[in-house]
Formats: sequence, structure tokens, C-alpha cells
Amino acid sequence: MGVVNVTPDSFSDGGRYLDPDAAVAHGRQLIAEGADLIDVGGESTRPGAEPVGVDEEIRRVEPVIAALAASVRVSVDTRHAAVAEAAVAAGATMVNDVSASLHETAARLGVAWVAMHMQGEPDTMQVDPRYDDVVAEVRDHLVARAEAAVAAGVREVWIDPGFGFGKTLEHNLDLLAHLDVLVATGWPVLVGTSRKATLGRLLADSDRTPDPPGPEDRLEASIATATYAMDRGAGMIRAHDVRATAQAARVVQGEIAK
Ligand code: HH2
Repeated sequence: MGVVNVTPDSFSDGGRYLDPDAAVAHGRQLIAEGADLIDVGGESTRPGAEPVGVDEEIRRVEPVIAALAASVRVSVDTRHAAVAEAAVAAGATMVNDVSASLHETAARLGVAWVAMHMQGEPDTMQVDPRYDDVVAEVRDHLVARAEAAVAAGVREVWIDPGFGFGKTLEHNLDLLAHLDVLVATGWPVLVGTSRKATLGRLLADSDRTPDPPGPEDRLEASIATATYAMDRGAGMIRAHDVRATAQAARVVQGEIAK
């Protein structure tokens, strides 16, 4: 799953693809690099991000989805039913839902749905995230959401632990280390660690790199976590750096596992 953020403020590439032509060109580039699906988002959900209005979100994603959907499967990254509707009308066939609340919308529209786990809301979720047992709580929440979606009539459901969404570094590492617990539920698992702050913090903890690397300097760590997740059974990886991620997937799944 290649990421196209049509936003001015996404944490890793904010502003670069706000212009629809630039966003479409970037999407085409990601397809050429090996993406099977393009995830188009019009609202940043980075910690502390300001919500945008639904009309503006639709204005951002609609033309980009319409242009890309002819050549690749497209998901829309949104928390809003009206945006999901407009996106599906433009050609999207999956709703990537960081709020895990749009299952009825996905059922009505007849499209696939990703339930991602988030504790709290983007503007405050990183203030003081707490769990007794992060792995069990995330699993139980996602399984309940997936079952609700199937009951509502959704035929393709994915679950995603939501790295960085209301989670400390330790929570994120615990979830990654125990990805097999999510895979064992039988629901297909999507993993999005690409360029995330957790990776910067991890690297900054080592003596040799005292300064945390910025989002664009987290490629190697992103590939390491993607490779780990694929090996543990993740069915889809959400990635900004598609070329490198697709190569890692080819090696892990196509060659070593032959
Ligand atoms: N992460 C982000 C956005 N959407 N969706 C899923 N399913 N899983 C994720 O881990 C996930 C997601 C955050 O990354 P990005 O879109 O690059 O940034 P922003 O939210 O700032 O636009």
C-alpha cells in the first residue's frame, strides 16, 4: 500500500503533494515502483494535527482518486463517512479508517474496510497513552470491530494495530514484537510503521546517532520493521518508500520463502 498524502501538514511529506497533479504523478510513480494499492488521504492524523473540514478533504482527494483508480486499486484514508462516499464514487474500493468506526458506511458502499486501532483523538492521543496490556487490548478491540463489520455486511476486512496512534515507544515495540497475536486472529493484518517517529526515537537511543533522524532519514528502519512484519505474517504494508519496501517483500516472500 503506497501512501499519497494530499495534505499541507502530513508528518513525513506534508505539502509536497497538495497539488492534485503532483499527487497523481506521485501515485503513478508508486505504482511503477510496485505498489498494489494506493492509499489517498486528505487529512493529516499526525499527533497534534488540526482537523480539516469534510468539504476540503473531499476537494483534495476526489480528483486524485479519480485519476488513479483507472490503473490501480485505491483506498481512501479518512475518518468521515461523507469523504468515504465521495471517494468510492470517484473509484476507491477500500476505506482505510483510522477511527475504526465507518464499517456501516463501508457495508453500504460495498467496499473493503480497514479497522485501525487508535486510543484517543489525534490532537491529544500522544499526551499520556496508557494500557494494562497493550497487545491484548488492541487485539480485542480490533476483533470486535472486525466482527461488527462482517455483521454489517462488509466482505473484506483488515485490521491494523495503528503504530503511533495513542501509543508510547514501548507500546509500539510490544505490538510489533507480538504481531503474531494479531495474525493468529485470522483477520488479515495491515502494518504501518513507515517513517514514524517511533523509529526516529529508537535510533536516537543508540550512542552513535544521538540526534533523532527526521522522517526522510528513517528508510532503513522502515524497511527493517516492514520486513519483520512480513515475516511475522502481515498481509499488507503501508509504505511511503514503495520501491525499497516492494523489493524487501519480493526477497522475503518471493525468494527466501520459495
Ligand atoms: N498511519 C498514518 C495514516 N494512516 N492508516 C493505517 N491503516 N495505518 C497507519 O499506520 C496509518 C494510517 C500516518 O501516516 P501518514 O499518512 O504518512 O501521515 P499523516 O497522518 O500525517 O498524513
